[in-house]
Amino acid sequence: MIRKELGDDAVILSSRAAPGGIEVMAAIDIEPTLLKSTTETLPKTQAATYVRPTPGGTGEKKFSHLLDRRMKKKPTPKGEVALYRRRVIDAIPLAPLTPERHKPMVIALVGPTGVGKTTTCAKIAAWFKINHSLDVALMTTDCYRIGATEQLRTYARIMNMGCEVAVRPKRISTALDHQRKRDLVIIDTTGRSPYDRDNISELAYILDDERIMPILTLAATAKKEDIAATVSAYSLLAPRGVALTKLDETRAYAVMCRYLATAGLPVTCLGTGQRVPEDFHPGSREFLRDLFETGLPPAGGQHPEQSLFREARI
Ligand SMILES: Nc1nc2c(ncn2[C@@H]2O[C@H](COP(=O)(O)OP(=O)(O)OP(=O)(O)O)[C@@H](O)[C@H]2O)c(=O)[nH]1
Ligand SMILES: [Mg+2]
Repeated sequence: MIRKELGDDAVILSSRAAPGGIEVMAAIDIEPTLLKSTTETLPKTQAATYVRPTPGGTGEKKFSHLLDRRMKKKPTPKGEVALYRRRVIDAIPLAPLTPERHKPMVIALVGPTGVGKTTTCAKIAAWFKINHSLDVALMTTDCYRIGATEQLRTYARIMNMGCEVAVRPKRISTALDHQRKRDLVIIDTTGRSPYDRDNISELAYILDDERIMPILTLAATAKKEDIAATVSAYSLLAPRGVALTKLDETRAYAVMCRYLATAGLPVTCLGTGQRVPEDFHPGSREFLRDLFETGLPPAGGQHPEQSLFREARI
């Protein structure tokens, strides 16, 4: 079965008893020759989607100067920081996800390792299933890390939704054909370092299906240089927007905020914690203003285990 699914190169990583049978985890390597031809055949336009940040466009220099003065505890003109902060927030492009019934939407969360892709996939799935009663399916291309498929499958099991594993592009296209009646298909992918161009080319090759809308996942805790490198490296996949995670793990919002305001990448959704789906928020100006101006409301001692999810109310 593994050979039939993944081809002769498949390697079995583990197997264990599971309800109703045996669960086998297998993986394949993608041949370097395929990667080479992918990079060559990708349309050139895909690699040049981003507008580079244009310092000064949103009063950035002045804002930096004001923040700098504040940090050094020097006096700043009254209200000016708030004014510039508001200006930057208002310049952030937004594109909340709007899947609809009987209008299939396929998104794939891509990005560096550990930024919260799998968690965000589960949050988005739960959000649209609970709040919009949509027919949602999960899919993953991540067989790289041990336990990766199991992580998403556990969420899928709790939410009572399908979760397919597909690694090769042909297999992904076939799986999407099978899921064409779903309102929303969410694809989880392997985390890839922005400094590893080969792996990102491989990802572009795997996700090369016009139905798939890549969403770049960025952690708000990342450093300025790494955010820029990530956005630049992942432009190969032509992402349609950003999922911004870990907003609860920083109070230094200005860097990310200013970058988003000038990078031309719309914010689709935000993550403010580990709870699924409570810590999910669709991209909205009001939420960003509240977050950046008044800070995150305390989670009230809420633990991931106390979330909706764990109570299995779904
Ligand atoms: N504080 C906080 N933690 C988060 C958020 N989103 C995800 N996490 C946590 O970050 C860790 C990594 O999350 P994953 O969803 O596994 O990240 P990933 O991008 O799928 O990781 P890889 O698949 O290994 O690349 C987990 O402990 C999550 O609970 C968030 O918005 N805030
Ligand atoms: Mg993951």
